[in-house]
Amino acid sequence: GNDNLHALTSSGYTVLRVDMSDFEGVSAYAEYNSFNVEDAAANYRMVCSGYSGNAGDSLSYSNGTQFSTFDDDNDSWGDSCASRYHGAFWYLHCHGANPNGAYLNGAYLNGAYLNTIFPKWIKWSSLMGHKNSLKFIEMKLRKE
Ligand SMILES: [Ca+2]
Repeated sequence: GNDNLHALTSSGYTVLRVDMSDFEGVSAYAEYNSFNVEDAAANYRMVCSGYSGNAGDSLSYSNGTQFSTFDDDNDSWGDSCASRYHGAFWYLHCHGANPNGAYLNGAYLNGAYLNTIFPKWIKWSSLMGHKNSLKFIEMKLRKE
């Protein structure tokens, strides 16, 4: 997957659009007019800029970070963000967005998960905060 992202962004597909919706039918988007993913040797470091949209900017927090998975921790936290948040992403300490988090089949699960220290679900925190899960999120690339 990240090799494909590197290949795409290297060949000019550097505009990222993120579409998302919640369990109440609210849709929003975030767009970055510059998005690049480096190669495996750089642990797929991601650089983004130029936010626009109505979902808020939850990706710039991860600007410049390397990609982390549960078995390859490249974040800057002493613990593992990918393990704690059940995702794989460009984690720093840890994230504003967690699009590869757990899918929760329900709307507002604050009550059930209020005691969860590490909310592991699908997130775009500038839209939904950290307490609620998104229903849908999609990241797409195009050329300028
Ligand atoms: Ca770590």
